[in-house]
Amino acid sequence: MAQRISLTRYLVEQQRADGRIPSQLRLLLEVVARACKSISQAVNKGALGGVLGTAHSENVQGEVQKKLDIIANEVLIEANEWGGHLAAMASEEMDGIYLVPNRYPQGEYLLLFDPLDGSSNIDVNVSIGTIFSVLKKPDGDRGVEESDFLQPGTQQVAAGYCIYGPQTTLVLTVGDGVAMFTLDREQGSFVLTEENVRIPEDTKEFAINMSNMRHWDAPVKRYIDECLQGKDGPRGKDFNMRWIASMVADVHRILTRGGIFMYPWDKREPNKPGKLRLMYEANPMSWLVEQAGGAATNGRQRILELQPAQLHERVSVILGSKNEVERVTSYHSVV
Ligand code: AHM
Ligand code: MG
Repeated sequence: MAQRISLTRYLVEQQRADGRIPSQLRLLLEVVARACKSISQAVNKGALGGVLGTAHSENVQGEVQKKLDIIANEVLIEANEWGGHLAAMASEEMDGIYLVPNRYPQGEYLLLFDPLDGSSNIDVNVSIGTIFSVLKKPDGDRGVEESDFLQPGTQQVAAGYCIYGPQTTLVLTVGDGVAMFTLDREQGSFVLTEENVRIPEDTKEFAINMSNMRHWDAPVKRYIDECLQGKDGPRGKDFNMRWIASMVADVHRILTRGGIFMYPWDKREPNKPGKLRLMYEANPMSWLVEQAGGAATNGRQRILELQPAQLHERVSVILGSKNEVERVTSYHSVV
């Protein structure tokens, strides 16, 4: 039987091979993985652990928080604050940045996360996940400020997600392709199950919340309309639709068999660039998708090159199979 490669071994080997992962970053990724294991346990217990339902509070974006949103946020903070690898953290569930308390050593990295993505799926037993992005703290002796986080996605040094579904799978990039690790619950460790993940350049599957169709902009309407016309339309093939409403699960499907995912700007909130958050949803997912040979844009620009102006900035997202993303993007320049 082929030897099993644990996440720990994979990271150590990456560190040895080309120094892509300095030891502080390796420790950070191990701690994030450990936190994901605890979140996975809480998710698995569901009603038995009393973790379902709302917490009767709102986050900075005015969204009602679920109990598991808050639990996952706390697990990630508690796991990461004492190890000496981080300087500060930022989360979808916290208004401002979280500085590592003075009683702990200060590290060189900044961690951003959406502790539990797909909140609307928690109570209905559908896949949800944790998304994370790691940046380097800018050099200098002063303390960390929110502006230190405002780096374009191209500056990420690691990014990934952990999906809590029929299996718990951690998906990671450190800039050398995408690897997937499945949680072996008996052993309590993540085991490498897929390396050099590749997204097919073409697809016949799209993911978008169709109920928002009347609010979309012309280029997105045109793209979906052409897909819906099937093999008799301009695309000459039938398309299938999948929409899980957990970005992690939709992106996981795309990394597994291709497809295109869109959460575009729409007229419901004309002053917001989109629904999804740039720094802890779109950037890590875009880097993973690009590392697997796909593409990610906001319709006009590569997402990874956008300069964030705010921590909780939103963005229009089009990502997945390269040729489809390029097609939708090209439709935006026709208007
Ligand atoms: P969340 O971070 O509050 O869970 O919101 C993000 C989620 C994404 O996972 C998903 O793509 C989208 O919201 C679903 O939105 P919709 O309610 O339009 O289906
Ligand atoms: Mg989210």
